[in-house]
Amino acid sequence: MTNRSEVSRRQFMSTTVSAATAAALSLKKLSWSPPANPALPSPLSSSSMNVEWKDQGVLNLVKSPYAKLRNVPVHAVTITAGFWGARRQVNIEKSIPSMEKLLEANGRMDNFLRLAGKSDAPQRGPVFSDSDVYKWNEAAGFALQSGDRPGLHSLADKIIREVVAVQEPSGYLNTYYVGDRAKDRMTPEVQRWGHELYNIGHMIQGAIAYYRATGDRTLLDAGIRFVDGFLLPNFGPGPDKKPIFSGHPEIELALIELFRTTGDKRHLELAGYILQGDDRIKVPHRGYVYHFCGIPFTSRTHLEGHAVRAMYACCGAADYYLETGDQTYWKTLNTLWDDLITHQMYVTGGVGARSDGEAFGDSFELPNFTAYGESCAAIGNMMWNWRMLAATGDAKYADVIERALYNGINSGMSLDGTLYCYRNPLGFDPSSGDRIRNPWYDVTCCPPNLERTFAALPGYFYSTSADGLYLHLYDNSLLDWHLEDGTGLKVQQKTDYPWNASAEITVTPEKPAEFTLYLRAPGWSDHTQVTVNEKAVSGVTPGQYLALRRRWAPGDVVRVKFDLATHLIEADPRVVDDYGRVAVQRGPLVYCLEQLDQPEGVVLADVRMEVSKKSAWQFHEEFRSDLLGGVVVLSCMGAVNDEPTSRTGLYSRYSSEPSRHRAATLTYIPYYAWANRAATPMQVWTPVVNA
Ligand code: FUB
Ligand code: ZN
Repeated sequence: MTNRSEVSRRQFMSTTVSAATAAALSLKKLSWSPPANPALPSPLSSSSMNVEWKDQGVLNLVKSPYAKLRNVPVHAVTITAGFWGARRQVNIEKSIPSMEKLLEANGRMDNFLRLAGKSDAPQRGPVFSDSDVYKWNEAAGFALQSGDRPGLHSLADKIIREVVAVQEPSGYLNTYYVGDRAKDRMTPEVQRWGHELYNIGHMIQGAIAYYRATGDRTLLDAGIRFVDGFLLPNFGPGPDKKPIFSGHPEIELALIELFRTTGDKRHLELAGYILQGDDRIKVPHRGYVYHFCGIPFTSRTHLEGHAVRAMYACCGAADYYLETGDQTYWKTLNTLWDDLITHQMYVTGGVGARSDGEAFGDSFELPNFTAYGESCAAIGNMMWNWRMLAATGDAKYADVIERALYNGINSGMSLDGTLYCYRNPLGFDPSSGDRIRNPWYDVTCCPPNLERTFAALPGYFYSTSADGLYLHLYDNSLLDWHLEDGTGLKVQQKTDYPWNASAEITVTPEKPAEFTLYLRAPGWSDHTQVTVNEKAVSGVTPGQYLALRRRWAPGDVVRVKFDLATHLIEADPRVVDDYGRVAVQRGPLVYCLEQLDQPEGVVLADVRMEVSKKSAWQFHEEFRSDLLGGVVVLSCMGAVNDEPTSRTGLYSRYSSEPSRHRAATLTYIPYYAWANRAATPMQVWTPVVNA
């Protein structure tokens, strides 16, 4: 909780409102008038956007004045067999189809069909149930951006038609606030808890992904109708409009991507207004903390409150910066990012320490067993860093993306693609009775969120810049796109990343061309070696992009050798749960111990690492194709406490005598693959002994 001094909120807002925001708000008052017929959305201004629908990336930053990097479309990158190829295949073949069946079975579609008179089933699920359908739609949209799949296409099409059929003439669309509850629509209390705009934010994101896959505007037009017909005429700044309190940030980033799609500046301005907060809706101070909205985003000094809300708010604010260049936003985003990195992020890239309120904790409060680390929050972290990366081209953001993606996000979906983690703790004891992976949650935000993320993944591999191409993520893949000057360019990656150290990258411009290939040297790789056409390149710095500027000719080959040495990681000593403990990381992957991999009789709670012994650093690496879909297993000589934890009481006399240990081999697996076999204790952080 913050201890902000009790300035009135009006004063507070007037001191923090930025020049660009003020300009945007006054422009809004001058320029806006309601559309004559909200049922007929205005045409998309494709000429002003200058890029065809199918060539727009995860974010369409083509016209964003403060974006240094531009997205490449999902369809431009084909991820072939390899680490992500396998995950994505499971996503397409198992997760997305099984989730659709679960949405049907759990009444999510009946909620729409009932309003169209096609079902008698009562409303089911929480207030944000519509968003489950929309997030699934987004996953389907991204999947279809990688190539048509007639079955998925027609299923998504059917769902979209069932959704839009129940949109009201005003543009309003929600399956919960209907009938007796219609009177509660957009009341301040419902804006706080009712998720009406959260649902629509996801609807718009899903609609855009589907539009970029198929050119079909049906859902997109419904989203525009909601914004242009229902929101803009009734809500916003000024005495003639009612105020907005976002409740669960999400609409902000959706509105800005809508602006990038429609070219309608009102969509951006509305997002700016919502990010600013409107003091006509007052909530207790703890509400501004929890909801992470309602006061100017630019007044925030640290991450707090509900983790997913905070991450999505940061995404919206970063989007706003990319469009406006508002420096007060940029300053706040950097302050919050520093807070994330120095106080709040798990080694897995997960965020959100507390189950209570699904919230950030205090600085350094990063418990392992009770960690919340919601899959959605890790995804929000990746989405935020993607925007920060676009603004700067700074590899520190790509390092966070990779950390979250390979670990705290990847752990969220089982290897067979049908079970999901809501929490992603870093320590687990099944005797607590917690079932960590489940096919369905009544609050089922995470599963379709994971599905949309994996489906969108090709769009995160590369970016273009005015002077070349950025390579962010390594895996077997083919890029078939062009530079910003229009020069056609193919880039093929061949690698066994993250298991093996090398990657071969073949660069094939359509004709010889001078440009810079920015190659990411991951922060975890102390000594990355790079050659171009077999000639060594110097100046590689961990955690930076290596700028390879030359006249590239078709077939030029870049070879990268990463330093895949396994490292022991320690946390800031103020993280009390990790004090005196180490985690294990190899390449981008954080590892963990599962009880069932350890020798018989070795209880995880009694295991120690003998860090002063050289042997503890000598991890034996073995690729086990038969295990967990194929993983590199790490083993090392550890120590097992001979006075088992279970035999000492909760408290005992401290003894300065070194405790007795016996040697035992410890076997580590990648964290993302935990809880895919029998229920068994797991831990990421292992105590050390300096014997
Ligand atoms: O409130 C909607 C979603 O449900 C949130 O993002 C999750 O944290 C879960 O509470
Ligand atoms: Zn979630």
